[in-house]
Amino acid sequence: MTAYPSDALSVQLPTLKSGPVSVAGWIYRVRHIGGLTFVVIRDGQGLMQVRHDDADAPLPGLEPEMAVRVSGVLVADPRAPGGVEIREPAFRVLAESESPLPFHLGAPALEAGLDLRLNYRTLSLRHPAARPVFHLEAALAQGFRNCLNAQHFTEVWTPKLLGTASESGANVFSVQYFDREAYLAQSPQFYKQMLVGAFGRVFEIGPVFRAEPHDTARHLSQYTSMDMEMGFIEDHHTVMAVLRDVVAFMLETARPESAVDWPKVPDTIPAVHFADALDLVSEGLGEDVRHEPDLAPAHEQWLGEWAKSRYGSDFLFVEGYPMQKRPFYTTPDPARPLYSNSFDLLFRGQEIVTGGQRLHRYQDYLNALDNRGLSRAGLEGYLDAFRYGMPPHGGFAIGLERLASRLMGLSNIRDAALFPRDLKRLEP
Ligand code: AMO
Repeated sequence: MTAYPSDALSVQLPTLKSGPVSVAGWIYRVRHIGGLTFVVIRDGQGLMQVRHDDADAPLPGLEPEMAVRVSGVLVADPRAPGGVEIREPAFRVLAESESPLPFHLGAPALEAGLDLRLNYRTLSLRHPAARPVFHLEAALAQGFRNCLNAQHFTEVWTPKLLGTASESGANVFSVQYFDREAYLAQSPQFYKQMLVGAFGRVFEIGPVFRAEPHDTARHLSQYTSMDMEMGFIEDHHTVMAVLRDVVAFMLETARPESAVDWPKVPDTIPAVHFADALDLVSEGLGEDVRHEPDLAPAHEQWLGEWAKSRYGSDFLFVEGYPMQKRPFYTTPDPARPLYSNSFDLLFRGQEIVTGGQRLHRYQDYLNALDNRGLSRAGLEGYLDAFRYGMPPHGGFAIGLERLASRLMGLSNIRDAALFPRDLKRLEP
């Protein structure tokens, strides 16, 4: 278990050798060993050991998860977690905790099944093993933001209540909006494109909603989308180059001190065309998948292993997905119009990013909607954006929980969401 000083102390520790100290946190563990009682206090940052000599005045009744304040003398002791411990403690109980707890929190690993962990989320988040993924997400978001700010992107916040579906009608949540129906945003897609016409380069980190009918380990009904969109691009390759730098910067920002096997982003991420990817998978799996319009999870997995052994890369671009599987706003490949100027980025065999070049001419949008039998109703404001000199543009969206759970090697994306929403879960 990682042992590190509690927050009150982590600020003071570099200068503090020994002396009077006061810390606050929750009772993590109490152990009696040979006339001594060792109490480990936990706060949002770490653990601190407190040593009490049983010959001294008795301790108050201490139960796991009580909130306490401890005053005493800080003493360096290499045997203690973090190399220091508090002696001669005086405990003040700030809040009682019910017992028994639904699961034991004082062990190095949290021994509770996924449902139990999620049902008692505020408690399971107290376990030190449950929180690193959320610190990682915060750092990844900070890296995303800092990288794009440095490249003169403007951070924006777009509406989440929409009059039309933003990706497709299939997995959209509808809600009652006064006397009419509205939809929860499946992405900021339309708005980030519209804003390119004014700001040139924008990004957003925000919630998106997908009425996912699949109960899988990689889908949530609400997740955090890290979106960018930029104007005046050559084609989707301009966007892929920016994405490479953004991901490299994010990983550098978020690299934990103790990281082993932290992925390295190659200077140029290997890229394979969708059609070639299907050829490779067909040969590799010994099963003809050349007719497939999309990559199944097993195909992505195989391609991830192929990229690792062929290029030593954890990352692989697949570009040129068939137009039939991409949304109407996608630009076709001028040389092979059945394929698109779009891409996915796979990380360790799983899609974590989708992006591409968009149509930018008004008439192209009208044609694309007509060809797909889609109505223009409700899209008027979006379509207007393309009537007044919208430049060639494109962008991408990274799924934050997907990336973080993959980086941490978590087997279920729900552990990378504070309060996950899925097919069955709307509480807590
Ligand atoms: P897409 O729908 O592929 O593209 O989503 C982009 C990325 O979001 C993540 N993701 C999910 N994560 C958790 N649960 C889900 N249900 C879920 N669905 C998607 C994935 C995925 O790669 N507008 C386009 C992006 C663009 O072209 O700019 C879009 O939303 O990591």
